[in-house]
Amino acid sequence: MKLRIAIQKSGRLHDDSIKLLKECGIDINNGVNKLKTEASNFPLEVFFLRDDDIPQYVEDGVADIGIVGENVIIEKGRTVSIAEKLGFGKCRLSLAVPKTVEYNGVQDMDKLRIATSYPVILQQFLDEHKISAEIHEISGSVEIAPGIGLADAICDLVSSGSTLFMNGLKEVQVILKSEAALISNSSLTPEQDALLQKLLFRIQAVKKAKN
Ligand code: PRT
Ligand code: ZN
Repeated sequence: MKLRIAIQKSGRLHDDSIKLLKECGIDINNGVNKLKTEASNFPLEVFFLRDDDIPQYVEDGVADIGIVGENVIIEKGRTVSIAEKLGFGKCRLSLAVPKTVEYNGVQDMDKLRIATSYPVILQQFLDEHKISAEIHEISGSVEIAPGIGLADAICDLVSSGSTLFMNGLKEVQVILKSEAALISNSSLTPEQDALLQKLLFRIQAVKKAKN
């Protein structure tokens, strides 16, 4: 029996996910051009996937565990357990407006058009604050939307802030703070859970050594 882990095939979380497994003493060949690979010294099978698909694969039990951003877990609304936050892939999902626009609080978003790739989290935030805005879902390059007249504001991931700056935008409201997390299927068998606990023990030791 092997534990099956889903990690990002390529992108911002790929290298750190591989690095974490290596630091846990798990040898895998880096499979950027492969769909899956196996560890040579731990009962672990590694699937390489788009990050957006990872919560569903784990919920469905196609993979037992996965590494993905909390932002994606929440947006996709899948029922999975968060076993451990991993301390990398840190970012925030924020509202931003053109830098010349005055902003005095969330109420200023009322009736605006907001472009985002995170319609679920944004809608929830707007509902909580009793604000009605028009959400324009776009899948990439959200930060150009105000400049081309598609939206008045955006809701996007920010880390250094330089993308916003380069597009003449300013961050005005953090909606969610996020980092990469290890998620697991909520009904693992006792055997799978024992392997997960073994992996978690190593991950926690790696984290401790870094502090
Ligand atoms: O191909 P696949 O679907 O797997 O990847 P993807 O393109 O959807 O995701 P990817 O690789 O860009 O990001 C994966 C995860 O990294 C995200 O879901 C977040 O959890 C995390 N993360 C951390 C970030 C950032 N920081 C980040 N800065 N994801 C995206 N960004 C983007 C942001 O959207 C914006 O375009 O970077 C730009 C802003 O960065 P700064 O530094 O200029 O502020
Ligand atoms: Zn993605």
